[in-house]
Amino acid sequence: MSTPRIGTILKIDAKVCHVELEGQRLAVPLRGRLFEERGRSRNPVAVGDRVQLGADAEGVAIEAVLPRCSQLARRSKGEGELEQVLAANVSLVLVVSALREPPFQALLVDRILAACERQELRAELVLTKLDRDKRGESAAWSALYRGLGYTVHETSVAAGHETTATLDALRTRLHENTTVLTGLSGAGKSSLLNTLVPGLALRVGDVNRVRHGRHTTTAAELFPLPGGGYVLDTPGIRNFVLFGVAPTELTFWFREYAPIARDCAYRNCTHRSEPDCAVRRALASGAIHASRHASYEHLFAELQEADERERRGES
Ligand SMILES: Nc1nc2c(ncn2[C@@H]2O[C@H](COP(=O)(O)OP(=O)(O)O)[C@@H](O)[C@H]2O)c(=O)[nH]1
Ligand SMILES: [Mg+2]
Ligand SMILES: [Zn+2]
Repeated sequence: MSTPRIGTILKIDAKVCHVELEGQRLAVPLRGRLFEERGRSRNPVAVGDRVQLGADAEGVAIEAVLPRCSQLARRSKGEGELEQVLAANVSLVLVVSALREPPFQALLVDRILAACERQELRAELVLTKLDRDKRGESAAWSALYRGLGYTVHETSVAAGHETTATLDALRTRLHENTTVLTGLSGAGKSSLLNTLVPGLALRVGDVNRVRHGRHTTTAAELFPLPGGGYVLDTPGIRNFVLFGVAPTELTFWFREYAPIARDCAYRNCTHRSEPDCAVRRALASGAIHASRHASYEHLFAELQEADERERRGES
Protein backbone atom coordinates (compact mmCIF):
# COMPACT_ATOMS: atom_id res chain seq x y z
CA MET A 1 0.00 0.00 0.00
CA SER A 2 1.69 3.21 -1.13
CA THR A 3 -0.45 6.12 0.10
CA PRO A 4 -1.49 5.80 3.74
CA ARG A 5 -5.21 5.29 4.17
CA ILE A 6 -6.93 7.23 6.94
CA GLY A 7 -10.23 6.06 8.40
CA THR A 8 -12.49 6.76 11.38
CA ILE A 9 -13.20 4.24 14.14
CA LEU A 10 -16.96 3.71 14.44
CA LYS A 11 -17.01 0.85 16.93
CA ILE A 12 -14.57 -1.25 18.95
CA ASP A 13 -15.16 -4.97 19.49
CA ALA A 14 -13.05 -7.40 21.48
CA LYS A 15 -10.87 -8.36 18.52
CA VAL A 16 -11.46 -5.80 15.79
CA CYS A 17 -12.26 -2.17 15.17
CA HIS A 18 -14.95 -1.16 12.70
CA VAL A 19 -13.44 1.57 10.57
CA GLU A 20 -15.15 3.84 8.07
CA LEU A 21 -12.85 4.33 5.11
CA GLU A 22 -13.93 6.24 2.02
CA GLY A 23 -17.58 5.38 2.63
CA GLN A 24 -16.84 1.67 3.23
CA ARG A 25 -16.93 -0.19 6.53
CA LEU A 26 -13.98 -2.47 7.36
CA ALA A 27 -13.29 -4.72 10.36
CA VAL A 28 -9.58 -4.54 11.14
CA PRO A 29 -7.35 -5.42 14.11
CA LEU A 30 -4.85 -3.19 15.90
CA ARG A 31 -1.12 -3.75 15.60
CA GLY A 32 0.10 -5.13 18.93
CA ARG A 33 2.64 -2.39 19.52
CA LEU A 34 -0.15 0.21 19.84
CA PHE A 35 -0.98 -1.37 23.20
CA GLU A 36 2.50 -0.48 24.45
CA GLU A 37 2.15 3.16 23.41
CA ARG A 38 -1.12 3.91 25.17
CA GLY A 39 0.38 5.70 28.22
CA ARG A 40 -2.16 6.16 31.02
CA SER A 41 -5.09 5.29 28.80
CA ARG A 42 -6.90 2.02 29.27
CA ASN A 43 -7.23 1.53 25.53
CA PRO A 44 -4.95 2.54 22.67
CA VAL A 45 -7.88 3.76 20.56
CA ALA A 46 -11.35 5.21 21.10
CA VAL A 47 -14.46 5.54 19.00
CA GLY A 48 -14.01 8.60 16.79
CA ASP A 49 -10.26 8.17 16.43
CA ARG A 50 -8.76 8.83 13.01
CA VAL A 51 -6.43 5.97 12.24
CA GLN A 52 -3.92 5.01 9.60
CA LEU A 53 -4.35 1.61 8.01
CA GLY A 54 -1.50 -0.37 6.50
CA ALA A 55 -0.80 -3.85 5.23
CA ASP A 56 2.06 -6.19 6.10
CA ALA A 57 2.57 -9.98 6.01
CA GLU A 58 -0.16 -10.38 8.66
CA GLY A 59 -2.71 -8.39 6.62
CA VAL A 60 -4.42 -5.02 6.91
CA ALA A 61 -4.42 -3.46 10.38
CA ILE A 62 -4.46 -0.16 12.22
CA GLU A 63 -0.87 1.07 12.19
CA ALA A 64 -1.17 4.42 13.92
CA VAL A 65 -3.60 6.75 15.67
CA LEU A 66 -3.64 10.37 14.50
CA PRO A 67 -3.43 13.11 17.14
CA ARG A 68 -6.86 13.91 18.57
CA CYS A 69 -8.55 17.32 18.24
CA SER A 70 -10.50 16.59 21.40
CA GLN A 71 -11.56 13.79 23.67
CA LEU A 72 -14.19 13.06 26.29
CA ALA A 73 -12.55 11.00 29.00
CA ARG A 74 -13.16 9.89 32.54
CA ARG A 75 -11.34 7.90 35.15
CA SER A 76 -11.46 4.21 34.38
CA LYS A 77 -13.21 2.09 36.97
CA GLY A 78 -11.24 -0.21 39.25
CA GLU A 79 -8.00 -0.36 37.30
CA GLY A 80 -5.84 2.10 39.13
CA GLU A 81 -5.30 5.59 37.85
CA LEU A 82 -6.13 4.98 34.21
CA GLU A 83 -8.07 7.07 31.76
CA GLN A 84 -11.00 5.82 29.70
CA VAL A 85 -11.62 7.81 26.55
CA LEU A 86 -15.32 7.56 25.71
CA ALA A 87 -15.01 9.39 22.41
CA ALA A 88 -12.32 11.09 20.37
CA ASN A 89 -12.56 14.08 18.02
CA VAL A 90 -15.94 15.15 19.35
CA SER A 91 -17.21 18.69 18.77
CA LEU A 92 -20.39 18.60 20.87
CA VAL A 93 -21.34 16.79 24.08
CA LEU A 94 -25.04 16.53 24.84
CA VAL A 95 -25.58 16.00 28.55
CA VAL A 96 -28.95 14.25 28.64
CA SER A 97 -31.04 14.10 31.81
CA ALA A 98 -34.68 13.26 32.28
CA LEU A 99 -36.85 15.43 34.51
CA ARG A 100 -38.77 12.37 35.76
CA GLU A 101 -38.17 8.61 35.56
CA PRO A 102 -35.33 8.88 36.47
CA PRO A 103 -35.38 12.28 38.24
CA PHE A 104 -32.98 15.06 37.27
CA GLN A 105 -29.38 14.16 38.25
CA ALA A 106 -27.67 17.44 39.08
CA LEU A 107 -24.47 15.80 40.34
CA LEU A 108 -24.01 13.67 37.23
CA VAL A 109 -24.77 16.66 34.99
CA ASP A 110 -22.23 18.81 36.87
CA ARG A 111 -19.59 16.07 36.65
CA ILE A 112 -19.89 15.86 32.89
CA LEU A 113 -20.03 19.64 32.48
CA ALA A 114 -16.85 19.98 34.57
CA ALA A 115 -15.09 17.35 32.44
CA CYS A 116 -16.14 19.23 29.30
CA GLU A 117 -14.85 22.53 30.68
CA ARG A 118 -11.52 20.90 31.41
CA GLN A 119 -11.30 19.15 28.05
CA GLU A 120 -12.45 22.30 26.23
CA LEU A 121 -15.45 20.54 24.77
CA ARG A 122 -18.64 22.36 23.95
CA ALA A 123 -21.46 20.96 26.09
CA GLU A 124 -25.21 21.55 25.90
CA LEU A 125 -27.87 20.27 28.28
CA VAL A 126 -30.85 18.23 27.07
CA LEU A 127 -33.77 17.86 29.47
CA THR A 128 -35.99 14.96 28.42
CA LYS A 129 -39.50 13.70 29.16
CA LEU A 130 -40.97 17.18 29.44
CA ASP A 131 -44.39 15.51 29.04
CA ARG A 132 -43.83 13.87 32.47
CA ASP A 133 -42.80 17.10 34.17
CA LYS A 134 -46.10 17.61 35.98
CA ARG A 135 -44.48 19.71 38.70
CA GLY A 136 -42.84 22.08 36.24
CA GLU A 137 -39.28 21.41 37.41
CA SER A 138 -37.91 21.99 33.95
CA ALA A 139 -38.13 25.78 34.23
CA ALA A 140 -35.90 26.01 37.31
CA TRP A 141 -33.21 23.67 35.98
CA SER A 142 -33.09 25.31 32.59
CA ALA A 143 -32.94 28.77 34.20
CA LEU A 144 -29.99 27.65 36.34
CA TYR A 145 -27.93 26.25 33.45
CA ARG A 146 -28.89 28.98 30.98
CA GLY A 147 -27.80 31.46 33.63
CA LEU A 148 -24.37 29.81 33.50
CA GLY A 149 -24.29 30.27 29.73
CA TYR A 150 -25.15 26.72 28.68
CA THR A 151 -27.60 26.06 25.88
CA VAL A 152 -30.51 24.02 27.23
CA HIS A 153 -32.88 21.95 25.07
CA GLU A 154 -36.17 21.02 26.74
CA THR A 155 -37.56 18.00 24.92
CA SER A 156 -40.23 15.39 24.75
CA VAL A 157 -40.49 12.69 22.12
CA ALA A 158 -43.67 11.14 23.52
CA ALA A 159 -46.35 10.70 20.85
CA GLY A 160 -48.59 13.74 20.75
CA HIS A 161 -46.24 15.72 23.04
CA GLU A 162 -43.27 16.22 20.73
CA THR A 163 -41.44 19.50 21.31
CA THR A 164 -41.08 20.15 17.60
CA ALA A 165 -39.08 23.39 17.74
CA THR A 166 -36.40 22.10 20.15
CA LEU A 167 -36.19 18.80 18.28
CA ASP A 168 -35.61 20.68 15.02
CA ALA A 169 -32.88 22.77 16.66
CA LEU A 170 -31.19 19.62 18.00
CA ARG A 171 -31.37 17.94 14.60
CA THR A 172 -29.53 20.89 13.10
CA ARG A 173 -26.87 20.65 15.84
CA LEU A 174 -26.35 16.95 15.03
CA HIS A 175 -25.74 17.64 11.35
CA GLU A 176 -23.14 20.30 12.19
CA ASN A 177 -21.15 18.21 14.66
CA THR A 178 -19.62 15.00 15.84
CA THR A 179 -21.87 14.63 18.85
CA VAL A 180 -21.72 12.34 21.84
CA LEU A 181 -24.78 11.76 24.03
CA THR A 182 -24.07 11.14 27.71
CA GLY A 183 -26.32 10.50 30.67
CA LEU A 184 -27.95 7.88 32.81
CA SER A 185 -29.40 4.77 31.32
CA GLY A 186 -33.11 5.43 30.86
CA ALA A 187 -32.65 9.18 30.37
CA GLY A 188 -34.06 8.87 26.86
CA LYS A 189 -30.90 9.19 24.72
CA SER A 190 -31.74 6.46 22.23
CA SER A 191 -35.40 7.54 21.97
CA LEU A 192 -34.25 11.07 21.24
CA LEU A 193 -31.85 9.93 18.53
CA ASN A 194 -34.46 7.69 16.96
CA THR A 195 -36.78 10.70 16.70
CA LEU A 196 -34.06 12.98 15.35
CA VAL A 197 -32.62 10.52 12.86
CA PRO A 198 -35.28 8.52 11.02
CA GLY A 199 -34.01 5.07 10.15
CA LEU A 200 -31.47 4.81 12.96
CA ALA A 201 -33.66 2.33 14.91
CA LEU A 202 -31.63 2.14 18.11
CA ARG A 203 -32.86 -0.18 20.81
CA VAL A 204 -34.84 1.63 23.47
CA GLY A 205 -35.57 0.87 27.07
CA ASP A 206 -33.87 -2.51 27.43
CA VAL A 207 -30.35 -1.41 28.32
CA ASN A 208 -30.91 -1.99 32.02
CA ARG A 209 -31.10 -5.74 31.64
CA VAL A 210 -28.89 -7.47 34.17
CA ARG A 211 -27.10 -10.59 33.04
CA HIS A 212 -24.70 -12.62 35.18
CA GLY A 213 -25.13 -9.95 37.85
CA ARG A 214 -23.75 -7.27 35.55
CA HIS A 215 -25.33 -4.59 33.43
CA THR A 216 -25.08 -5.55 29.79
CA THR A 217 -23.00 -2.97 28.03
CA THR A 218 -24.14 -2.24 24.55
CA ALA A 219 -20.96 -1.18 22.81
CA ALA A 220 -20.81 2.50 21.93
CA GLU A 221 -21.11 3.10 18.20
CA LEU A 222 -20.50 6.19 16.11
CA PHE A 223 -23.08 6.65 13.34
CA PRO A 224 -22.39 8.67 10.21
CA LEU A 225 -25.61 10.64 9.58
CA PRO A 226 -27.22 11.03 6.20
CA GLY A 227 -27.14 14.80 5.76
CA GLY A 228 -23.85 15.25 7.59
CA GLY A 229 -22.42 14.82 11.06
CA TYR A 230 -21.68 11.85 13.28
CA VAL A 231 -23.40 10.82 16.46
CA LEU A 232 -22.37 8.52 19.30
CA ASP A 233 -25.02 7.06 21.56
CA THR A 234 -23.30 5.86 24.73
CA PRO A 235 -24.72 3.13 26.92
CA GLY A 236 -25.82 4.56 30.26
CA ILE A 237 -23.21 6.45 32.20
CA ARG A 238 -23.87 6.01 35.89
CA ASN A 239 -20.76 7.70 37.11
CA PHE A 240 -18.23 10.06 35.69
CA VAL A 241 -15.10 10.55 37.75
CA LEU A 242 -12.73 13.25 36.56
CA PHE A 243 -9.34 11.93 35.51
CA GLY A 244 -6.04 13.60 36.35
CA VAL A 245 -7.64 16.61 38.05
CA ALA A 246 -6.22 18.05 41.27
CA PRO A 247 -8.94 19.07 43.77
CA THR A 248 -7.73 22.69 43.73
CA GLU A 249 -8.27 22.84 39.95
CA LEU A 250 -12.00 22.30 40.35
CA THR A 251 -12.63 26.05 40.75
CA PHE A 252 -11.75 26.46 37.07
CA TRP A 253 -14.06 23.71 35.81
CA PHE A 254 -17.19 25.12 37.46
CA ARG A 255 -17.53 28.01 35.04
CA GLU A 256 -19.22 30.50 37.40
CA TYR A 257 -16.62 29.93 40.15
CA ALA A 258 -13.35 31.25 38.73
CA PRO A 259 -14.41 34.91 38.26
CA ILE A 260 -15.93 34.99 41.77
CA ALA A 261 -12.99 33.16 43.39
CA ARG A 262 -10.67 36.02 42.42
CA ASP A 263 -12.15 37.87 45.40
CA CYS A 264 -11.47 35.09 47.92
CA ALA A 265 -8.96 36.18 50.58
CA TYR A 266 -6.73 33.19 49.88
CA ARG A 267 -5.49 32.74 46.35
CA ASN A 268 -5.71 28.94 46.67
CA CYS A 269 -9.05 29.05 48.53
CA THR A 270 -11.00 25.80 48.24
CA HIS A 271 -14.29 27.49 49.28
CA ARG A 272 -15.07 25.08 52.08
CA SER A 273 -13.99 26.58 55.38
CA GLU A 274 -11.50 29.37 54.65
CA PRO A 275 -12.36 32.82 56.05
CA ASP A 276 -13.40 35.65 53.74
CA CYS A 277 -14.42 33.36 50.88
CA ALA A 278 -16.17 35.09 47.97
CA VAL A 279 -17.67 31.81 46.72
CA ARG A 280 -19.36 31.16 50.06
CA ARG A 281 -20.64 34.74 50.07
CA ALA A 282 -22.04 34.17 46.56
CA LEU A 283 -23.65 30.97 47.80
CA ALA A 284 -25.31 32.84 50.67
CA SER A 285 -26.60 35.57 48.34
CA GLY A 286 -27.86 33.06 45.78
CA ALA A 287 -25.40 34.14 43.07
CA ILE A 288 -24.04 30.58 43.22
CA HIS A 289 -26.75 27.93 43.25
CA ALA A 290 -26.88 25.52 46.22
CA SER A 291 -27.17 22.55 43.88
CA ARG A 292 -23.96 23.53 42.05
CA HIS A 293 -22.09 23.97 45.32
CA ALA A 294 -23.29 20.58 46.56
CA SER A 295 -21.79 19.08 43.38
CA TYR A 296 -18.59 21.07 43.85
CA GLU A 297 -18.15 19.84 47.42
CA HIS A 298 -18.89 16.26 46.43
CA LEU A 299 -16.36 16.32 43.59
CA PHE A 300 -13.77 18.08 45.72
CA ALA A 301 -13.96 15.35 48.39
CA GLU A 302 -13.84 12.63 45.75
CA LEU A 303 -10.77 14.09 44.04
CA GLN A 304 -9.07 14.59 47.39
CA GLU A 305 -9.61 10.94 48.29
CA ALA A 306 -8.26 9.82 44.92
CA ASP A 307 -5.22 12.05 45.46
CA GLU A 308 -4.53 10.55 48.86
CA ARG A 309 -4.94 7.01 47.58
CA GLU A 310 -2.48 7.72 44.82
CA ARG A 311 -0.01 9.32 47.20
CA ARG A 312 -0.16 6.20 49.36
CA GLY A 313 0.50 4.24 46.18
CA GLU A 314 -2.79 2.37 46.30
CA SER A 315 -5.10 3.77 43.67
N1 LIG B 1 -42.81 9.93 28.57
C1 LIG B 1 -41.68 9.90 27.88
N2 LIG B 1 -40.92 8.77 27.90
C2 LIG B 1 -39.77 8.78 27.21
C3 LIG B 1 -39.33 9.91 26.48
N3 LIG B 1 -38.14 9.60 25.93
C4 LIG B 1 -37.85 8.34 26.30
N4 LIG B 1 -38.84 7.81 27.07
C5 LIG B 1 -38.88 6.46 27.64
O1 LIG B 1 -37.81 6.30 28.56
C6 LIG B 1 -37.32 4.95 28.54
C7 LIG B 1 -35.81 4.94 28.31
O2 LIG B 1 -35.54 5.47 27.03
P1 LIG B 1 -34.18 5.19 26.23
O3 LIG B 1 -34.23 6.01 25.01
O4 LIG B 1 -33.93 3.73 26.08
O5 LIG B 1 -33.11 5.80 27.26
P2 LIG B 1 -31.50 5.68 27.17
O6 LIG B 1 -31.13 4.57 28.10
O7 LIG B 1 -31.01 7.00 27.68
O8 LIG B 1 -31.12 5.43 25.77
C8 LIG B 1 -38.08 4.26 27.42
O9 LIG B 1 -39.11 3.50 28.03
C9 LIG B 1 -38.64 5.39 26.60
O10 LIG B 1 -39.86 5.04 25.96
C10 LIG B 1 -40.16 11.09 26.48
O11 LIG B 1 -39.86 12.14 25.90
N5 LIG B 1 -41.31 11.02 27.21
MG1 LIG C 1 -29.91 3.91 25.00
ZN1 LIG D 1 -13.19 30.81 48.36
